[in-house]
Amino acid sequence: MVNVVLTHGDLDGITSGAIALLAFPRADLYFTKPSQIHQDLYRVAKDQSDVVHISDIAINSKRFDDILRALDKFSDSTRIHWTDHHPLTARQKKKLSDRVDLFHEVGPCAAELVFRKFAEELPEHALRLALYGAIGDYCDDTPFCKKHFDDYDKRTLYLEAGILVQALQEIDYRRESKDLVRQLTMGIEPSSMNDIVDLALKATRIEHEVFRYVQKNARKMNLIGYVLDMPVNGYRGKSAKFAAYLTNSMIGISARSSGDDMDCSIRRRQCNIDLNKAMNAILPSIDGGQGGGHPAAAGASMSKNDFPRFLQSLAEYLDQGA
Ligand SMILES: [Mn+2]
Repeated sequence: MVNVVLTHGDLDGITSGAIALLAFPRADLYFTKPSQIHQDLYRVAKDQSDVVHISDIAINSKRFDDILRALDKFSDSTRIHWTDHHPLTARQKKKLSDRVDLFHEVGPCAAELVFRKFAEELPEHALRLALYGAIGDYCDDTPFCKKHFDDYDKRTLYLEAGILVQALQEIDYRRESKDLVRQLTMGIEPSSMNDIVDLALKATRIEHEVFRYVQKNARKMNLIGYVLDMPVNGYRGKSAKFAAYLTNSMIGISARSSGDDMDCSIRRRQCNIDLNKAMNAILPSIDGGQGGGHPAAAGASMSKNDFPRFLQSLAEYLDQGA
């Protein structure tokens, strides 16, 4: 009968999950992601929990029917909260709302939404967690964040959130992140977690090396700057941004191959191209291609052989829109 919190492994996921744990103490926490949420829901459905809380998980259109089928496996007595900020279609919103208690807004981060949903039951330190999540997801200019930044010293909040953002680059999110979430629920500040501070500084030094690597190795195709198979794991969103800047491009991609597969992190630079829309427009024409995300940050995966075609389609898509 144990309650379950399912969330993403990035900072917004970790903080939204920590806030959900404060709302539902003693719940079990599991990390998940858009490509595997349906499987995790199937597994969790067997536990007959009273409450399941899902946060910061984008809906992968190709998996949506699997997600609905998994939700059907839950008993009627299980209350399912789904709190998220990734774009949803009207159909997805309606179908999800039929079964779950959906709290969805695009703009704020998931941690802000979980905080707002359960604010009355939460300790004071949960508010700082919501603000760290917002900083982590670049969702820090909402009315909620602006109001509360003014209640603390926002420079300190950015330092604490920055420690977390950086340390997460160097953490095995399944094992160590669980401890991190527990510490955050207890109100321990990141600056007081010695191991996390050490990792954050190490990650920051590596990030500067990554920048120099991208400076030397980024390539450009039309409006896209990209870097392939960096000799460092992680730092994908950051290196995608650097690739855009250092090639003076609108879009940056950090691509990593593994076996026959290619995985891409995609960021935009000084433009308003909706990357989630772009992925939804391009990927269906690529066999086995999938991905999506936010307007400003998206991901895509495909077979390695299709990567040149993916670049080409994205370049043409940008040409038409630009
Ligand atoms: Mn998020």
